[in-house]
Amino acid sequence: MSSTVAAQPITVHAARKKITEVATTREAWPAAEVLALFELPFNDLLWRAQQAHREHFNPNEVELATLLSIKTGGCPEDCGYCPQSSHYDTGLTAQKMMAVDEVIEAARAAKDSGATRFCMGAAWRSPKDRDLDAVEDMVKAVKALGLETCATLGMLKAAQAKRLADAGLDYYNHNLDSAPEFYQDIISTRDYQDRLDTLGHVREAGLKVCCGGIVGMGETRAHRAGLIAQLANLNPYPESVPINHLVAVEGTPLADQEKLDPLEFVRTIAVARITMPKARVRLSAGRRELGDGVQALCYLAGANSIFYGDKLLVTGNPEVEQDRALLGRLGMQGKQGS
Ligand code: SAM
Ligand code: DTB
Ligand code: SF4
Repeated sequence: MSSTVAAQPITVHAARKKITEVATTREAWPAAEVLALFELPFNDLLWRAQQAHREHFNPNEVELATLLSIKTGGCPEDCGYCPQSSHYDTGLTAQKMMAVDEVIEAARAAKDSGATRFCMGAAWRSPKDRDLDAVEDMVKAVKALGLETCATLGMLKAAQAKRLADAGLDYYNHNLDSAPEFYQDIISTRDYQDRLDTLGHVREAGLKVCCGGIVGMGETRAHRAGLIAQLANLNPYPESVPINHLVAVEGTPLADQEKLDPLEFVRTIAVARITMPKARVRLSAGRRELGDGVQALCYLAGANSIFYGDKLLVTGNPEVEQDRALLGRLGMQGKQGS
């Protein structure tokens, strides 16, 4: 009898522990549930996305982030979409890292045009420790202008992420790019786990995570759902989620990729919004090709950030005047700086 009484609390404790374990290991978004969102009728999907969006954001405000390539071309990685890979002849000339002063000048111009975030990108597999000396100076100077800072420099070691955090970097961008099942069709020089490891170091260092992917590379809808599930199941999910549409560049293996139905791109934005309701979902590369109507649908689907300025890293982006005109037609405004 006494043994039964004594055993009971242990059993209850064990059961609680089990429930906690289940609760922490259960994926927030199983891929099948994400795929079910993709399969909703378009209007139902957009309605749900717009509701999620309005719960957390002003639906008429968009964050304006400007990109700058601080080290262009000559990258040793073989990412099949990328004009900066040295594996492909895209006509791009590799350049040295920009001087700190030039970066500050570009950041000042971005701020004057209304950007609130400035993202510095480098065509590296991973930075060398000595490269980070200059990047630290850039981060400090850009931050001093009152801009939010973001960097995308490839894979990071834990100590490198810490250095960037100590320099005052706000966000680190490192994309998962696609679902694990499709990833190896696009890149062979680093694997999915390498990317997850870098994201772990970034989070551990206290940086905010900017992580998304590319659609339109020939993946299936299930792969798109797989990518969004991976992002939404990061714990916590990224603060910033760039959804890029492939910019097909001559000379890359994806140059002749068949075009994705633009409404499928809008669906991807909507599913990202529903599964990561508090994230900044960025309508990223490919806006020039998508045109005004599809971009307007992306805003309706919950996109609330764009790359702003006539260049992405090396390819084109809509002109600032064109973006201002579209936002004006939609009654939207750029997010104000703090
Ligand atoms: N080298 C670093 C890296 O890959 O982590 C940082 C720069 S890299 C250009 C940043 C991201 O840009 C890639 O992960 C990819 O998602 C996106 N990107 C590159 N080329 C693209 C293209 N042609 N179309 C759409 N997105 C692209
Ligand atoms: C992201 O997700 N997209 C940006 C940024 N992060 C670095 C880069 C887009 C690159 C598009 C092709 C190019 O201009 O190189
Ligand atoms: Fe290099 Fe980044 Fe381009 Fe891949 S995406 S080839 S890592 S610059």
